[in-house]
Amino acid sequence: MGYTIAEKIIRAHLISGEMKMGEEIGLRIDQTLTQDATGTMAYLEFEAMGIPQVKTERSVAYIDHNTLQSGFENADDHKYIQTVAAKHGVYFSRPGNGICHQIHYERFGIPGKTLIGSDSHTPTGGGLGMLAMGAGGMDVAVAMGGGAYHIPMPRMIFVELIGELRPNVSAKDIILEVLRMLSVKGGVGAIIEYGGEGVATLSVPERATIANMGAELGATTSIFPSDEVTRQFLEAQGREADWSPLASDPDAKYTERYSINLSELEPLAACPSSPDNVKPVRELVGIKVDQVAIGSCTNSSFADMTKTALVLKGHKIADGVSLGISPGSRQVFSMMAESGALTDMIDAGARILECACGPCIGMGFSPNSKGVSLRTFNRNFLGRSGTKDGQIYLVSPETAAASALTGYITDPTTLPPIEEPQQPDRFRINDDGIIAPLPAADAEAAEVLRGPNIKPFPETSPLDDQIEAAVILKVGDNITTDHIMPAGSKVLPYRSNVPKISEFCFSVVDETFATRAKKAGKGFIIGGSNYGQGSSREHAALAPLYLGIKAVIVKSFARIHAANLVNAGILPLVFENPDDYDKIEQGDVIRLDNILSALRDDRIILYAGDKKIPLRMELAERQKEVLLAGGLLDYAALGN
Ligand code: MIC
Ligand code: SF4
Repeated sequence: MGYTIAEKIIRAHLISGEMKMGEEIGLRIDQTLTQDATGTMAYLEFEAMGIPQVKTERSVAYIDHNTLQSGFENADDHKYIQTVAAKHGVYFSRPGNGICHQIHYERFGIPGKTLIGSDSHTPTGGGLGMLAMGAGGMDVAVAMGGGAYHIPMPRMIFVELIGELRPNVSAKDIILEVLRMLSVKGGVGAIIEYGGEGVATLSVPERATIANMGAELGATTSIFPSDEVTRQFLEAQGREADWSPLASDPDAKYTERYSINLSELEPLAACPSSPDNVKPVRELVGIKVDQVAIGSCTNSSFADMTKTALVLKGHKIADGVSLGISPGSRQVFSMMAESGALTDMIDAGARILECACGPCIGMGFSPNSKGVSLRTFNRNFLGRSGTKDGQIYLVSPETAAASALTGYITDPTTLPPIEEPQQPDRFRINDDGIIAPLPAADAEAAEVLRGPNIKPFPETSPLDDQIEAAVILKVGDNITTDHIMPAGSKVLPYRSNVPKISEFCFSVVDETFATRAKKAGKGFIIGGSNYGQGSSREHAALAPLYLGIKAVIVKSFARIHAANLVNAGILPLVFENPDDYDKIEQGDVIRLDNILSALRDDRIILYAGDKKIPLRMELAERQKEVLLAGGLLDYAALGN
């Protein structure tokens, strides 16, 4: 029987379980990455495990999200991460060095290896042929300690790319087309594999753009073959030895197949406020633009920056537009300086922002009230930009730059064609921004610095057999982790301080939630389908845990969030009959009985007044043990 690319990597890393769709498998993890917004928790959890040195082939801690350092909080977190990384065998990428996913595929990613990262866009590494997945911090801590990473065996989706992109049409338009076809739920439980003759026409950074935004499809990950293009990329990064070829077998089996003709593709935009609300740019032409932001882990490669500069060269941005550009890494930034792209941007009127996530996560550069902001990013969820009524469109660098010049949404294919940038023979390699860990012999005596912002993990308790409490909040479909635990410059500094960050839980939906939940002492949340889509942030589970939420009952969950709830010891429950969602209201007092025995049957009855509502527990056996123990840390403390 033939295998897909992902199946080949899974087979080579399988520690437990069988490769049967939907069944839990445990994978050996070769590499991990963390970023600072989720990293503090991940390292606190790693420390709690008492393992002196990481057991992975490579673990890297990046600082890229909270780089504003507008008070002591971020700076404290960074010192903690730097010292804890040095002590335990983790490489440290300093603030300003760039965005984790961009640097990781430039300097560390290896085709055929497994990578998990405490960030949902870790699948960016799929552009290099890695099996790269986003995970909660606790799962990353366990993997650093040598433990397996568990996922339900995904189904395999094949997307065939035919033909070649026309000038001024971009890799971003390919993934927007996939989002248009599949929606933000279409990839749930799946790995998306790209193939076909069109793949060879795409560079590694272009593939990375596509794999990156597979996260918005809800996919476990996305993956490209490792071919001659991959080899040349690694060679140009001085890492040819890391290359090996990787392709699917001709008789590999996929559960779904799609095909995209690149030659027919046109510029697309994801309209407010969902990445799958995709329309052709041509239909949006003429909408007045207030702000344009180019960068993020989706579109901040040297090629993206070069294309941006080519559109801007010799022109001025419109008076009504503010244009911000954040290069993805110091490598990209220095090459922009060398090639003259930077001068073209500055001359056109761009503001050059730091090499970091920046506006993507609401760390500055928020649009004006009701302002239209065109961004080359991957998420346009409500409020994420920092301006609740901001109108965020996700577009390619070509569309973004063209619109910055005219001041209106502009279809870049109506402009003169820009020349596709060629990959340089050699990228500028300077790894000074990456600090190696201490030699193991010196590590034991090394001190870990913990500022006052670093607070311990919230208290957990073993699973109760009966829970009776009120529904503290009822929400609809597609609730994102940005709804549950918003980010932005006011909130991100508290990522290592769960009691404080909990005050902001669900604040974009209902400002009274946190106070009401805390007062009630315990409670439930009711949600619709695809609950918890978006980020891997485990704070979206830790804050509800701290606020006393015992179970979340929904029509369906997004994968990483469901896993994070289990890891935090919160019961994730699913309506057996989705219409029952309508039978429960916010404020109702509801009850779960005999939970411990119900765990065995994977079913439980919810009592709401005189109504009996059947619920499913979609849990692997290991997850049941985790819940019984009160969460993953307690489970690990039992010697698992
Ligand atoms: C995001 O894009 O939402 C983030 C910020 O990178 C998150 C991680 C986080 O919340 O820290 C993600 O995608 O996982
Ligand atoms: Fe950073 Fe944005 Fe990428 Fe998340 S999506 S890692 S915030 S650049």
